[in-house]
Amino acid sequence: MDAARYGINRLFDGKLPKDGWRSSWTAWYQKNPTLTFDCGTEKKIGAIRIYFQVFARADELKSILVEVSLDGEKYLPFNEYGEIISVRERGAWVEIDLKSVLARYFRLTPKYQGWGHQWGEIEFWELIR
Ligand SMILES: [Ca+2]
Repeated sequence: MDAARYGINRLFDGKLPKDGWRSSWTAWYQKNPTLTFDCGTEKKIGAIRIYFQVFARADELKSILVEVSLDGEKYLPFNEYGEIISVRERGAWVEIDLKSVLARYFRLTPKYQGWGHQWGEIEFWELIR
């Protein structure tokens, strides 16, 4: 099972996957993907919520590096989030506080320890003025 078979389009189709192995998760085995999202226009994003599932260990999702960009070419490192603990083989979500950063492009690079990554959905929460 890899991301080529379960495309990353599933990460923002609005459908949350079911708990459990091989249901509807997008997975990367022994690999750290870099995912770039284009919001279409500049937005003030308050938070990103990532639905994920760990397989081999509770702290498998070791960290997530977030970079932001206005033009899609020059990225600035925004923050790296760690200490994400979950329950094995159960769907969970982690919320990343983006402190209403203004950007159009968001680049996420998660790091694993153990098996790899299984992600189900990514939500961008815009701050409404
Ligand atoms: Ca989905």
